[in-house]
Amino acid sequence: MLEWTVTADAPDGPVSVRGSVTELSGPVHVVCSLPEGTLRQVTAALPLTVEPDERIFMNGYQTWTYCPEYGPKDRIRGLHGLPRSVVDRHGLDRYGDYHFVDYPNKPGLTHGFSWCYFRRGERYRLIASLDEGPGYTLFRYDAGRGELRVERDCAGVRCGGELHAFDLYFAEGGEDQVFDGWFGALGLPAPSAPPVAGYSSWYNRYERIDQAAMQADLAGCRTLLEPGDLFQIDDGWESAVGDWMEPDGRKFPRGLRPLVDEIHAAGFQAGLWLAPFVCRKGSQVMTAHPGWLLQVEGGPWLCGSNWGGFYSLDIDNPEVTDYLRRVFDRVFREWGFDLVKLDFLYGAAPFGSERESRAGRMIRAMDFLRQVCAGKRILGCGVPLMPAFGRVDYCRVSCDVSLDWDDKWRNRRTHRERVSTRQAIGNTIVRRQLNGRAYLSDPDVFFLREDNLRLSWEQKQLLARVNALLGGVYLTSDDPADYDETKRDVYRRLRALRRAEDVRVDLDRGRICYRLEGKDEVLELPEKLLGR
Ligand code: 9PG
Repeated sequence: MLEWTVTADAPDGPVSVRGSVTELSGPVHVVCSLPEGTLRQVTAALPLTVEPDERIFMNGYQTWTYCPEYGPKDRIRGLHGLPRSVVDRHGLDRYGDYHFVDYPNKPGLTHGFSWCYFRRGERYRLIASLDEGPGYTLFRYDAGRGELRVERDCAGVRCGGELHAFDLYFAEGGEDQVFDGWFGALGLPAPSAPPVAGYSSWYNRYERIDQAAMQADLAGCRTLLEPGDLFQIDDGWESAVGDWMEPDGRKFPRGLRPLVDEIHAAGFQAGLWLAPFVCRKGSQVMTAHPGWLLQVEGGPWLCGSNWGGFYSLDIDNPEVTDYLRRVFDRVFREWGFDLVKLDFLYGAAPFGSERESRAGRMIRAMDFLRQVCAGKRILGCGVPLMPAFGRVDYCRVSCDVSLDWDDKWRNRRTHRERVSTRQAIGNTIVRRQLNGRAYLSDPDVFFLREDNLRLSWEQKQLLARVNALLGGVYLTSDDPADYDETKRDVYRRLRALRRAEDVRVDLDRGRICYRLEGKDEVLELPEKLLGR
C-alpha cells in the first residue's frame, strides 16, 4: 500500500491532504484537489523489502551521473568528504542534484530520479514516472527500514485546483516486460532516427581543433567510414561558449560552411556541438547581455567550472530564445549542419519557479530545442534523463570516457558526473533499456588507436563491444588514417556487432549474451568493471 501526503501553504494556513492506494500495478495516478496556495511537500511511502542478493537501481539525475546497481547495504556518497572549498572552487555541486537533494551518506540509503527498479536475477520490480511535468519524481530507498519513499520535486510551485501528486507506473516481471510496459504507458512513439556511426572530434583533439585538423580527420574518415555516417565537430570551434553566431576566426578563417560542404561531399552527415543554455565567463553574450543570465538570489547561477566557469541563460527572457532561434537558423540553414550535439542542457533548469517545477522548466527547454531544430537531428548530452525522452533523437546515457580506464587517482573522489571509461561502460549497461525506447542511446565514443590513450587492448575491445551491443550511436574520435589493416578489420567486425540480435545482459554472471549471424556469442564482463 502506498500512503501519500500533500502539504501546501494556503492563505488560511497550511493544508494537508492524505490518501492511500492499494492496487499498485500498472499506471497509478494520485490526483488531489487543493486550495489556492503554494506547495510545500508532496510525498508518498510504501513498504518494500529486498533480499540480501537483490540489486537496486536508482537512476542518476542527468546523463553523466554514475548510477550502478546497488546492494542493500550500499550508499551514494555524493560529494560527502570533499572540502566545501573544493566543491565551491569547481562548482561540483552544480553538475548534478547535490544543490537541491540531500545525500544522507548512510548504508542502505539510495536515491534516484524518474525510475528505479529492484532486481532479483531476471525478475524486476519497476517503479517509474509517467509524467515529470509537475516535478521530478525523486525515489528514496531505505533498505534497512524496507521502505521506498517517493517525493515530487515541486516545493514552492503555486497550486489551486487539481494536482497530479504522483503519476507512477508499477510493474513486476522480466526486463523487456516491465520496460515495454512502462514505455507503452508513457505512449511515446518509437524513435524514428536510424542508428548512427561515425566520428566526434572531442576525445583526441579536445578543444584544439581548427580547419586543418578537421580536414585531416575527415580525410582519415573517408578511408573507413560508410556513406551516411556522422562527422561531428565538438567543442572548440567557437570563440567562447555562448557565442555561437561565428566560429573562432583564427581556427576557421573560411567559416564552417566550406567544411560542411567537404563533409557532405565525402558522403557524411555533418554534426556540430553547442551548449545552448549556458555561457562562459567573459563570453560576448555574457558581457553584452548580463540580463540574459538566469538570476538566482540576486546573482547569476554558476553551472560548473568548465572553460573557467559558466552560467545559466534565462529561457524566460525572449531575447535569449530569439538569439537561440537565430543561432540554430545559422547552424542549419547557413552552415548546413544536419545534426547538433546539444550539451550542458541541465543548465536550463537548475530551479523552477512558482509557476512551474524544475522538471517542468527542463521539459519546456527540451520542447523549445525540438521546435527550433525541427527536421534536424539532436544528440542530447548533459541532460536530466526523462525530460529528454522522445524529445531528442539520440542521447548520451553515460559520463565521458577518459583516455584511461578510470581517470587519474586524484580525480576519482569528486562528483558522480566525472570522466571515467569504467563508469561510462557501467551506465551504458544499466541504462540499456532506454536504447530504442526513449531515443537511441549514445554510450560515448570507443577507441582502437594507440597514441594519446592509456587503455589496454582488452579495455578498448570491451568498450567498443559494449557500445556496439547496447547503444544506437557508435562514434570514435580516432583518426582512421592511423589504422593498419588489422585495425580496419577489427573496426568492420565491430560495426557488424551492432546487428547482433537477442542481446541479454546478465549482471549476476557478468556477461552479455547475443546472437550474431545465427551463432550464440558471449561477452564476458571483467570483475574490475562490476566492482566486485
Ligand atoms: C565538450 C565536452 C564533450 C563531451 C561532453 C561534455 O562533469 N564534468 O565536469 C564534465 C565536463 C565536461 C564533460 C562532461 C562532464 O564533457 O560530455 O562529450 O562534448 O562536454 O566540452
